[in-house]
Amino acid sequence: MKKPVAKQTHEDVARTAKTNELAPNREDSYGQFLTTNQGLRISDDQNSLKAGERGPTLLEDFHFREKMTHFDHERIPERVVHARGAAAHGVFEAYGNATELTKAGFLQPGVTTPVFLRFSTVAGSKGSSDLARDVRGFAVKFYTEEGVFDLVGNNIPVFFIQDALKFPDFVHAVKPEPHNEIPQAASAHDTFYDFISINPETMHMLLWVMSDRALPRSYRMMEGFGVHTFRFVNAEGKWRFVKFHWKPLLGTHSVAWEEAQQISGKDPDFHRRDLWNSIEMGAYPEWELGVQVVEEEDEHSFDFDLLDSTKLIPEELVPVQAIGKMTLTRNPDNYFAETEQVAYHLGHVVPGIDFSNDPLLQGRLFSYTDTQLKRLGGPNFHEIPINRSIAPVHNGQRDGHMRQTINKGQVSYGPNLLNDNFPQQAKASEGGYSTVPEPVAAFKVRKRSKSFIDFYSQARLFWNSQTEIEKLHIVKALRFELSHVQKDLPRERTLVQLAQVAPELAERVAAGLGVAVPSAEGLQLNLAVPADANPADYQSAPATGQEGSSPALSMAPDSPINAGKASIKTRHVAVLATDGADVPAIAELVRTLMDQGAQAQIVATHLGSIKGEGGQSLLVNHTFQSTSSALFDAVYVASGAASVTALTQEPDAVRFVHEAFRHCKPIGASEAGVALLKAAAYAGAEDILSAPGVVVSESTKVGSLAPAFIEAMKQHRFWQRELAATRNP
Ligand code: HDD
Repeated sequence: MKKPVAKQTHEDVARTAKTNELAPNREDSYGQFLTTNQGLRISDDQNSLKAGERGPTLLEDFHFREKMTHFDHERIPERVVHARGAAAHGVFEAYGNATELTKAGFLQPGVTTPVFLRFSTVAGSKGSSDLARDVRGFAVKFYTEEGVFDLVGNNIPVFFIQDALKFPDFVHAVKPEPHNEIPQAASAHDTFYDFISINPETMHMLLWVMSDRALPRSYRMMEGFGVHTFRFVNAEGKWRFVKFHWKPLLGTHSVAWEEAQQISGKDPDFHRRDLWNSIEMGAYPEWELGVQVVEEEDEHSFDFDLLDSTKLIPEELVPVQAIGKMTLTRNPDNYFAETEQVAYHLGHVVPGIDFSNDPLLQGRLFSYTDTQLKRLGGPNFHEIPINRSIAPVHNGQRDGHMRQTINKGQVSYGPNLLNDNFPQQAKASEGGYSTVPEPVAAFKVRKRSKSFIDFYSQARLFWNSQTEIEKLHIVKALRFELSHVQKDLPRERTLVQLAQVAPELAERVAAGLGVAVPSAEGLQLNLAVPADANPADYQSAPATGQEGSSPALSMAPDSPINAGKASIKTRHVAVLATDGADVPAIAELVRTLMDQGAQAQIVATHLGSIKGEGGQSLLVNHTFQSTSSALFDAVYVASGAASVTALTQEPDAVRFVHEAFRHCKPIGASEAGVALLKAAAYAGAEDILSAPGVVVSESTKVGSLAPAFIEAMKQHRFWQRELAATRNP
């Protein structure tokens, strides 16, 4: 086994370990002649070969045929789920405190490992919007010295179903309906709720997807989870159960559902653009990798089953220990070659990491390789540059479509005498992988463990753990979704299922739908029951309400996942100004914000530059037609009487402020700028100047306002405004 490499900087690692390995595959046309794929220089790429200037094209035109054939074959099937994604290269640095837990080389002290992380939405097609209400994929490929390790997770710690056999049904239910391919990238439709309403194991994850977790502010501000219980194995062979967590250093934040819908129209690439720009600007996204560790002997000490992926371990029961940090440092060179062709697989593990018997995990171990064979066209997808291990690869596997490796010699089998038995098997001491030996004495059965038949308790735990505003958002989301369900049966049954989680939740959703919650009496709540089974064995008791709460499940600013992370780093501020604005004051504010890592953009009535009241000019970034407040984190109205007067007469500027207020964003205004806030204070926003998160100053001096505005920005949002304005909670 190779020794861990010496401590290096991010750039060194990204350059040496994987980026350099990719180097021979990079192509740069700058300064080069145009050629065919055979390297023949092309003299005319404007006209096909014809029988006469106005005659038919000739079959002889090898250049035309090569170019057209390649084009005709450019597309590959999109991923059956997680089709839309964005990715980046980075580096993982082990803190070195996990040695007792695992022998995995990449988690040993001082080791840094290149990674490639692909984020995704699940239900939508490749061309759908980033801001769909959906789970986000969080798949990390570690190019370790012991081989590739893939941690293929999501931004939600539980899953919809308990057994992988049901995955195709679940995906068919959530994807656009097969008869009319409607709706795109949305769960708000009949087949999804038909599935939900008869499969109550989905209830816990349903609540997560209806929460703001499904509307991340950016990929950089999401948690990631390995979901399943895995095992860590140390050098002595001792193993423990682990759950993986990624904790973003910028905290976990979301946008409002109305904003998400606007962003989907204004900038469907909002998340991938944010990721790309942040990396280009050197604001590298960072997460800590943490683990929850459960000793083998404690396997049965919880009131849920560790093998059930619809359950999480509350962090208050088993704290998350940070064991390393990941930093994304480089954008891909080519979307298709890297982001599209990257192939993750749960079965890509390294010594020191092993699986559990979670039936969802076990099924995934089959599905990922199988899907790559279809998607990437054959068994050699591991040779595609982005998928290549940086550890040497030697085995007897040969041939297949598009084989790249030129395997030398006459031997492609083992054991052998003709090649001195190489490649040889490796002992554990040489880095050879061995599975944790586990006694199994059981009947071969198709059966759900009784310990899995609790569908509502943790959904209730999640509900209990949410703040008032988070609960309101879940209620509103479910009202939105169920309003789009056309048939009564799935809608009514979903309400019954919600009532098993929390009667209050079901009643609030039902009130918005204008119906009463139907009675559960006589209903078989779980219809997903084997033909010969006793249905009673598959029925779960409702939540009792005594499930307690887990503060780490809330995204509130003071929740354990956000506490201590308040910052305005990488936040976007719209500065509203036009001709006549106080340009020096704007420049001072912009500098102050930038000093703290935020960015400001000037939004004006016209592009080009604006003339300040003192004659200075200021470059404009956007107009009210080209952008929207939904694309910003905070809004500042600059002083300058003429500028503010012009803005108050511009309906789009008034709307800009009004929407920022509705979406509970920090808003600042100094001196004359206050007039625009007043103009925006219609319909429910009459108290705009005294509302939380609105920072105004009589003075033109930015210094007197900036600290309060920055403090407000650190809060991210002032959701209490929405609570106060809600008439039908
Ligand atoms: Fe999956 C892709 C995450 C359950 C089958 N899955 C895929 C991706 C992520 C996840 C992040 C995208 C990877 C990429 O960016 O290329 N999947 C999960 C999580 C699950 C989960 C966290 C539950 C804990 N998945 C799951 C099950 C099955 C699959 C139960 C099937 C038995 N998933 C697939 C797949 C995909 C996939 C069909 C589609 C594209 C791909 O694999 O490469 O095989």
